[in-house]
Amino acid sequence: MKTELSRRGFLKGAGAALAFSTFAPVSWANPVADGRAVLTAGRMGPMLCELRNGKLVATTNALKQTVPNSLQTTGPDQVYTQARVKYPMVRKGFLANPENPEGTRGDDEFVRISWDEAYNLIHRQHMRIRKTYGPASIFAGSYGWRSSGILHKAQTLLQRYMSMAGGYSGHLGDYSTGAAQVIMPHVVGSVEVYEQQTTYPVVLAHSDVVVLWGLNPINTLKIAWTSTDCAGLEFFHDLKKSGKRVIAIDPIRSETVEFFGDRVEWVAPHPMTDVAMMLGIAHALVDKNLHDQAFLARYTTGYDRFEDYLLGKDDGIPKTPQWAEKICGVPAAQLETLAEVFAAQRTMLMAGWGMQRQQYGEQRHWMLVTLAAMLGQIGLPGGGFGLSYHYSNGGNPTRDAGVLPAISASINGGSSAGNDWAVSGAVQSFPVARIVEALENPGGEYHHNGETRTFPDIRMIWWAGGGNFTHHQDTNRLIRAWQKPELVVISEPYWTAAAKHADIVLPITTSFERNDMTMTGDYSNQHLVPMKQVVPPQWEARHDFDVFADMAERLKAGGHDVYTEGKTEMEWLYEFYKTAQQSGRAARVPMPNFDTFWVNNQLIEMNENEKAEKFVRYASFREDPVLNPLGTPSGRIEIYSRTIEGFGLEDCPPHPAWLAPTEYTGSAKPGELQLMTAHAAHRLHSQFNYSHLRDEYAIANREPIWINTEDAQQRGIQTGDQVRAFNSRGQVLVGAFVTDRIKQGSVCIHEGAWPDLDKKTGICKNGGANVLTLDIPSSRLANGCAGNSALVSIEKYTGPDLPLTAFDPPANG
Ligand SMILES: Nc1nc2c(c(=O)[nH]1)N[C@H]1C(S)=C(S)[C@@H](COP(=O)(O)OP(=O)(O)OC[C@H]3O[C@@H](n4cnc5c(=O)[nH]c(N)nc54)[C@H](O)[C@@H]3O)O[C@H]1N2
Ligand SMILES: Nc1nc2c(c(=O)[nH]1)N[C@H]1C(S)=C(S)[C@@H](COP(=O)(O)OP(=O)(O)OC[C@H]3O[C@@H](n4cnc5c(=O)[nH]c(N)nc54)[C@H](O)[C@@H]3O)O[C@H]1N2
Ligand SMILES: [Mo]
Repeated sequence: MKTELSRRGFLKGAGAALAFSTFAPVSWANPVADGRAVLTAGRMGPMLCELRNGKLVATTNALKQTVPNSLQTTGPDQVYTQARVKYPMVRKGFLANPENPEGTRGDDEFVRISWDEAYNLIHRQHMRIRKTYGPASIFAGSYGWRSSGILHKAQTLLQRYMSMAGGYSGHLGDYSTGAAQVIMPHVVGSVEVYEQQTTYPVVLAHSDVVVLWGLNPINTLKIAWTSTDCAGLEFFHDLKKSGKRVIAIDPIRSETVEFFGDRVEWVAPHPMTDVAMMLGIAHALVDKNLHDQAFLARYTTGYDRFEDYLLGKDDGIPKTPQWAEKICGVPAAQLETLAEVFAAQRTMLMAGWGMQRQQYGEQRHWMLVTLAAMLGQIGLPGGGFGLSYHYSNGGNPTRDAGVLPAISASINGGSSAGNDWAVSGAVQSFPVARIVEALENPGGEYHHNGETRTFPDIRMIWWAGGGNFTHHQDTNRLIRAWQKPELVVISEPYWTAAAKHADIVLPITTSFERNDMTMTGDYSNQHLVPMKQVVPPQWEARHDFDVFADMAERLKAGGHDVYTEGKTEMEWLYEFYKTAQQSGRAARVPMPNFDTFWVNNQLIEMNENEKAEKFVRYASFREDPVLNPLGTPSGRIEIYSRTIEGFGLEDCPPHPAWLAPTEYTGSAKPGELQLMTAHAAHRLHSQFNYSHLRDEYAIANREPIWINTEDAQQRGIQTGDQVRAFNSRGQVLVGAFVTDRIKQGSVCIHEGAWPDLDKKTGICKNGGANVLTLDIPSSRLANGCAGNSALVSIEKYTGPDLPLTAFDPPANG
């Protein structure tokens, strides 16, 4: 499928073509003049930027698309929101006594300082802390969805500087798939969640039934890690038109379920109970003799041990559909029907990740793979399972492409040769979602994927490119732990809650204020897109790249040029492009010279590859499991894992199993509801919470809470009411959205609203979901984020009016 540029993009682009024959770095970097739409890109895809009187006034999609993507309209908000950090700022109590700071983080005034003062202040304390406690005391594993780009990569740039300084503590894994990415290698020999899927065209051609198991692609495909190629949303549009049977299994009637309308069957289990539901289906398969025994014998190991558990030979509890119904709330008869439907037709089980971002999250995808193995369709076109159809266009076929490299965290290239920098990367790392545990328990031992490890003693934190105050669980516990380090620096374009809880805040440019490039499609490499600077840096904002280069100069004279390898922003891009051109030549993609490319300001579309379009995951394994074994110890799909057996973990047994979570519907006390924290339609996590899109979802000027009609009636709550949601960990103020679109017994507050804690009452005025969630690991196998685990109570809010201050900069800010 060839991408069509939207009409506007095509006309503007064609008119803008200029000849530029000489190497002219100065002209490259000039902001584009008024009156011409500038092509740039973000996570939400290639975008055209309209300027008026030097101001960015609109951003729109640059690729033709059928399903609208609201996030593409946020450009002007991103640049001009009142929430921008304008100047370097320091906390008063810190400035007064940097070695032994006064006051409390998050509870102090900020003072404006110059960039030089900020650099010097950070440098002196960084050196003192590093000398006293060693490199492991410096946490630079700063996690998060910084903006797109191959040069302006906040975390990498931070780590590059910290490497020059002598090393740091880093992180393992991510919040997204913490559980799945650790369990899957034990089961199928690869992380699975970040891999090319059986392609969208193959699914359209061969699947009869598509199951969206906890999958909300109409939201989640609005973005990709690089930049979306927009193919995923087009696929779901085509799937809807195809007339295939689509079954959505989700406690929420999500945007995707609504999108499919009467083309979809919606099945709503209680959250966190999918393993029980799948066991019920698996039991029905065995009962009806519908499981594919030949497949299980040839391609899997340990099925017999699992079947003993399934049939209750181990524990006396057969996992029948009737047993499952009591746990998951889906009628037994429906589970039996699902078993029959899945077995009778070519079925693709597409699974999302929300259901593994939970306590015992490892079990979900392990059980899903087991179910798919019992159906025997793994490796057939359009059959089996897929764990990345909803993310970064995982089913868009890989193109023959000129692929861009990116800046690296270590200094290489010419300039590091022959210098005496003691470059060192992460000296140790811990699972990313265990940060609060690490702060609380320095030196403490913990288990991770078969190893005993120890937490570092963190004394300094520098966070660049992540929203840890929104992304981490149990915000009040985080705030307490956050008092422990001696220095917290935040590099941010915005006054997020994290910035408000820092000692030093550095104003950073948005991607609209700098030059960069990106590929689209994490798997497809469909386009190479220029990310041209659209407006000058706002206020005193600087690029992360320049900040860390300046800091490197303070490490030692000449450090700046070692950091930059002597290259300017545009020179880096020029070299990256040249590398892409080399692979482009091998792939026979015509790519103009850099200066032409840059001045033309048009994307380059890569070549389609017929073979890649027909890619079927596990086809070669299916063809010959001996010649093409999986990367597991047995070379097969491990339904029972001896490796995991050897770890002896109570919270991750050696075959997929139902483990009752600590906080879920089944353990709720009267009145308690289960909290879900799905990803929002109109945000990327916390990003754009301040934007005009907030008007589309805010209720009573608060983050909405989805409440089932029955649950709301019992509590006298109506749509539009302010509601207090609370548990022992905290309380939030939210706006009621009363609906039948959520399973009774559950509520949903989408993750990502900026914490905005009222000093007097402790209520989060902006409905930050993580104020309520449990900060526990998925299990000691993977230590993944379990943010989708919590019970809450709700009541109509009748207290005093609490004005929202989430997006206000601090006084003087
Ligand atoms: N309860 C619950 N919690 C969750 C989840 C959940 O489902 N439920 N989901 C989890 C998941 S999957 C994830 S990935 C995380 C997401 O967590 P994050 O990725 O940390 O969330 P973002 O809001 O995208 O944070 C990115 C931050 O980087 C800043 N930024 C953008 N560009 C730049 C730049 O160029 N330089 C610098 N210095 N800063 C920049 C933005 O302003 C923003 O504050 O949240 C996790 N938390
Ligand atoms: N617009 C937008 N797109 C995004 C993001 C964003 O913040 N905004 N974040 C990006 C990132 S970093 C990631 S990791 C991905 C996240 O992708 P996912 O993790 O897949 O997204 P979620 O919204 O957490 O969950 C998807 C669906 O699972 C359902 N669900 C939750 N718990 C359960 C359960 O126990 N059982 C079942 N059956 N269903 C359940 C939710 O209701 C939701 O509809 O999305 C990416 N795309
Ligand atoms: Mo994520």
